[in-house]
Amino acid sequence: MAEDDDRPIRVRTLFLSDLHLGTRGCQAGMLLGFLRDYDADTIYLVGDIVDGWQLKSGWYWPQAHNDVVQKLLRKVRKGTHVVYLPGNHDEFLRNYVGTTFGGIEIADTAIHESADGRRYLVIHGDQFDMVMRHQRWLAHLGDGAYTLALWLNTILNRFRRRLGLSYWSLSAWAKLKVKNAVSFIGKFEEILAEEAKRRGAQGVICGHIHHAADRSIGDLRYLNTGDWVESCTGIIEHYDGRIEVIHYPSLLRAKEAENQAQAQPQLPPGRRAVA
Ligand SMILES: [Mn+2]
Repeated sequence: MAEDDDRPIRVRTLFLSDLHLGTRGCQAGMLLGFLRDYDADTIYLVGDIVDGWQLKSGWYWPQAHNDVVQKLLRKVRKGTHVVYLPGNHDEFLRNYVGTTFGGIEIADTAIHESADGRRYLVIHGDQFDMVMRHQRWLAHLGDGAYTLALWLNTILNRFRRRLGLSYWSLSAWAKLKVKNAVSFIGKFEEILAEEAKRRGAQGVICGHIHHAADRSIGDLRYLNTGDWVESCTGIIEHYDGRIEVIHYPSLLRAKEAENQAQAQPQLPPGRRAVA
């Protein structure tokens, strides 16, 4: 059945992170397409939306990046509830946690309750860089040290920012050491899942490491929104509470293949149109 292509698909919730607006890496064109294709009751912007670190070292703000912001604001005007959880690249917004900006709510973390009654911790994830680095020590030192590490992580990077240094990113550091990347990602996933458990949630939805995922860790569900620099991924929640990772480029390819198949309907049975 042919769908009306102009009408956006309405979902209950949309989770997006790591757009990195203000950098050359941001795939704003793809992102605009995605925002045109999807509408939601609630949108969580899960950090690193605007890249403040990059903008400081040279202004890069093409029209397409403006269009993304306009598109989001238009959704707010049309009734979408937008919650912005700052990450390390837009941590200047952390000074505004608890306030509302043009209808956009700024929060540090959120607990999202899905339509099927599950609770998900929504958080960017950089808050745990320090914990990850010193995980073994912290395990010995207990809960107080853990809280201290979270606090130190924030303070350290605030100072680095004042000094005009770049954010010390554990994920960037790990990516340099490619061999460690796999175990790094595994560790990040575990720590975030643990945090969700600590907060009495059944799952976590985060970003930060630019690596989309949907997997079970024990009885917890770990979801990562990925990014709009390399992978162009996001997470949607349907009205029945089903949550899934969308890889937008694959979706576009599938759509195109479908259109081509519809354009040549007289294929003999058993044969498929191959694009
Ligand atoms: Mn980040």
